[in-house]
Amino acid sequence: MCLSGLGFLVFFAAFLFLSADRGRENRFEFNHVEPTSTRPVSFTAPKANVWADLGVDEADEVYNFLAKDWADLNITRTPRHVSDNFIYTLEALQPNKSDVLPYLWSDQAAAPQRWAKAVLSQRLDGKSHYSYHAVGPLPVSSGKARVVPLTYPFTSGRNYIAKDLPDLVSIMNFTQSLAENVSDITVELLGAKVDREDPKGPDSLLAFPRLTWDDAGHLFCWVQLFRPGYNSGANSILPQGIYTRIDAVDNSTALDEAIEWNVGEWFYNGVVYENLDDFRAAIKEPGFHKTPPNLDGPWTDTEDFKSHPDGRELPPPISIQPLGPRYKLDRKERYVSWFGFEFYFASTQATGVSVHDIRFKGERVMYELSLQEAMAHYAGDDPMASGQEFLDSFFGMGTNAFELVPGYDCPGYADYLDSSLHRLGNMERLPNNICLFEFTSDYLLSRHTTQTSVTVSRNTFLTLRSVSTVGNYDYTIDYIFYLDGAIEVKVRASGYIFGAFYARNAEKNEDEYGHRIHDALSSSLHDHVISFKADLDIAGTANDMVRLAVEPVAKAYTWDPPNVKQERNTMHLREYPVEREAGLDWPKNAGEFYLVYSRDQKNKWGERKGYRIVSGTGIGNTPHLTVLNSTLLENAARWAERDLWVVRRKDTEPRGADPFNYIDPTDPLIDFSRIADGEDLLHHQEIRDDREGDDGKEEDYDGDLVVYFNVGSHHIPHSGDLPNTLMHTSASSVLFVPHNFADRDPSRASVQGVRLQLRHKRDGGGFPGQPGGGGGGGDDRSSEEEELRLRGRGDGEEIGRRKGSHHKLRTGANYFGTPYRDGVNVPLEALEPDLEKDYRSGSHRVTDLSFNGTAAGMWFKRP
Ligand SMILES: *[C@@H]1O[C@H](CO)[C@@H](O)[C@H](O)[C@H]1NC(C)=O
Ligand SMILES: *[C@@H]1O[C@H](CO)[C@@H](O)[C@H](O)[C@H]1NC(C)=O
Ligand SMILES: *[C@@H]1O[C@H](CO)[C@@H](O)[C@H](O)[C@H]1NC(C)=O
Ligand SMILES: *[C@@H]1O[C@H](CO)[C@@H](O)[C@H](O)[C@H]1NC(C)=O
Ligand SMILES: *[C@@H]1O[C@H](CO)[C@@H](O)[C@H](O)[C@H]1NC(C)=O
Ligand SMILES: *[C@@H]1O[C@H](CO)[C@@H](O)[C@H](O)[C@H]1NC(C)=O
Ligand SMILES: *[C@@H]1O[C@H](CO)[C@@H](O)[C@H](O)[C@H]1NC(C)=O
Ligand SMILES: [Cu+2]
Repeated sequence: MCLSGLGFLVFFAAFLFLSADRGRENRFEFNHVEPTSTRPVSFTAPKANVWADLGVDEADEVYNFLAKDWADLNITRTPRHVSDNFIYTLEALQPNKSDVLPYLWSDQAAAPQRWAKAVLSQRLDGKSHYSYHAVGPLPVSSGKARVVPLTYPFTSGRNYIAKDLPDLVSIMNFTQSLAENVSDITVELLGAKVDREDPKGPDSLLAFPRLTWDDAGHLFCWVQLFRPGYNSGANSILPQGIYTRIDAVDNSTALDEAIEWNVGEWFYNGVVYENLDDFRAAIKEPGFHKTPPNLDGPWTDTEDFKSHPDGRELPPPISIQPLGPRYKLDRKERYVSWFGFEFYFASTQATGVSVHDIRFKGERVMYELSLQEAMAHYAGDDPMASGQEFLDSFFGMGTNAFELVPGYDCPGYADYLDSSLHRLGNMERLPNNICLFEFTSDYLLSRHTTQTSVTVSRNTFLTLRSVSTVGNYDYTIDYIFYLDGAIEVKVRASGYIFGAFYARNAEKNEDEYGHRIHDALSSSLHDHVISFKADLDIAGTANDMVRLAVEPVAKAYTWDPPNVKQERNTMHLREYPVEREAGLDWPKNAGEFYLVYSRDQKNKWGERKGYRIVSGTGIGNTPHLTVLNSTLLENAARWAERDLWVVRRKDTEPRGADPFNYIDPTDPLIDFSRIADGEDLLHHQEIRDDREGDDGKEEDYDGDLVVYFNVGSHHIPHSGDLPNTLMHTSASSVLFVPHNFADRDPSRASVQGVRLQLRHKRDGGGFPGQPGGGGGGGDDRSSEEEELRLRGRGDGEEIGRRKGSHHKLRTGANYFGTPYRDGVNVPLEALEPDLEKDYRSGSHRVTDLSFNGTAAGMWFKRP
């Protein structure tokens, strides 16, 4: 027994030694072992990463090429004004799967052509146009490159959206001026005013406009005043309860870069005032009802540096990796190999990190696993919250994936990778914004105790992580790989909620939309629905989706009479194939398994190889949008209306959403309902004749299907969301779990653990465990030296055990995998990385959730 504790003792001793005896001063006494030095230097991906973003030289060449090709557009590389034409973003165009598969699976096929994707921002007839173009094939120097409108990925048949968008500088200037002009009112009601000299001062106000288009396409904004949150940037929980509407003046003769605004109604404490004069007059009336203000204060602080409850004088236990990682990483190709898993990863500006060509033990599992869109849809009893929603890919989940804090966001021992963004004519490097690490859970993967033995297997998994900070919220996005072949997508949110002003007015219906969580703050109900695409290729591309139901049934069994006379009430399995593209919701009582099966590959037992899709660990089931037919979203996010979708895979439908959907919800570039439009999912040979409603679409369906699914939550923030939402309870996940994929649990060959063989007498009886058996002849096998033989296995090869090389069990600790024995030498750096030295970012370009920082507001003041 004591042997079992050894690994832990060494581990623990090292930790104590370091934490107790080594202060920060002598942290460098340990020679920090560069993590890379313990790895095989020669590890390289089998193929080039065809999803990789453009290199700096590639992007430069494309910029120059476009500047020439679009010379007549007077492209400015760094836009300075709303009227400039400029290239908003440049990145790799994801290759067609139909071109990638031959390359991945045959040594003859050439790599797919490499193309770039450029978003052009162009002024035409006074309107901003954002258009997609494909540039290629690359390299430009090959002389074959051309520019073509990129239309095929969009259900709209267009490659552009046209929108009347204001110059952010002038709208901010206008709203500031407007708020200044009412400083008599704001001082009276809020004790604060807009102060251009000190815009973030404690008694300053910010005016934040929310842009919307009415049904006729007419642009208007509701402007709300906020306190700036001078300490932690907490402005989204400091709304001030004064709102005004401004309308873009429809004036075709005006210069388009100077959209004019009309000030419309004002709203305060449940009352709409026709205009400013009415509002001002009402305030002077006796009996005018003032609401309590929403003041900033220590309650918005994110830290408490002063409290010292028992225990806070010690740092907490953390995970260490003294002997290096067990995965192999080709940093250049972004390719990973870990206990049978192999995959590539990449990152895009709109959607962040994606994973490609996931294989497990040599077999295909997924072609692609990637975020598509992150939506937050609010509801409320004021003009701001009632019309508020965000589609965060517009701001950029990758664009806003900032540097991770080593030792905190990810373990100190993680591998950190940079991303680069080609935007606005520049290359911007986001350092250390993707991390990869192994982690051993606090709970085991498996265990079993018998009378004479106990066996335990550690649950070590591999995580690929990034954090996107989009305005008020920080989303931690994980792709997690488990030793048995399971794959999990997990998103956790933290940061400040976007609260609403709580007027404490009995006439208002504020409690319908949240809880009061401070003097004048409502927690503001909202739904987070975050869409992912999983292009499953279970043991090949031809797959079927089925619902395997567990159903109650009444059955008579031949063996039951005479003891049981009636039918038995019992349950059984029933399979329902999903024969058409469809949206599914998680079943009631978890009574159905959503399974994706290989069409033709079976395991040793004749069962189809499959993966189950399941709403995973987190707080509640993963959600879909509560709002039916959202007035705000219209056709921009139809994917959010169901939990899970299964559709045909097509080169023409690489994504379920486009970032510009945010500004054109009525007629978006990608309307998901036109992707999930009911095409049949049957193999062409199986297509039945009763194809009612089939409009003669492709008949040659090859069985390659794609699943879209959501994570997120119905977020009813409560007092505990102040100051920040907590990640352990905001987490939600979807798991892909092998289901008859292999012949047996594949983690046995990879897992690390120990079997303790207890001293025992053979005649112990009971459940004997192994070896010696229970109830046997009574010979004493208690000697520790005596070796005991593991029973021979008939199925030896399948589980990777060569015949004749049986492990010999002995009394005591029998380790499998490799336990810690020595070499545990952990520098302080591994526990507490020197952040003052290692954190590379000087500042973060965090978006304020106005359109500034997006294509729609991407210009700067005239020089
Ligand atoms: C480009 O610049 C030239 C010279 O200033 C001007 O004549 C032309 O109208 C501009 N074209 C566009 C599309 O702005
Ligand atoms: C827009 O963003 C840019 C870059 O972050 C910043 O310099 C500029 O001041 C912002 N403009 C407004 C009106 O907020
Ligand atoms: C802002 O508005 C003021 C008038 O309120 C005007 O004088 C100034 O030029 C404007 N600034 C910008 C950058 O538009
Ligand atoms: C603010 O008041 C000034 C002076 O009366 C006026 O020129 C300006 O247009 C006003 N600004 C707004 C946004 O109403
Ligand atoms: C339209 O714009 C022109 C030119 O800027 C201006 O003279 C005119 O007053 C504007 N008309 C309205 C209704 O705002
Ligand atoms: C959704 O709302 C729009 C606009 O109100 C309406 O035209 C449409 O019929 C609605 N669709 C459904 C399915 O309810
Ligand atoms: C990718 O597929 C689409 C749709 O079939 C096609 O239009 C496009 O040309 C293909 N791209 C390349 C680079 O072959
Ligand atoms: Cu939330």
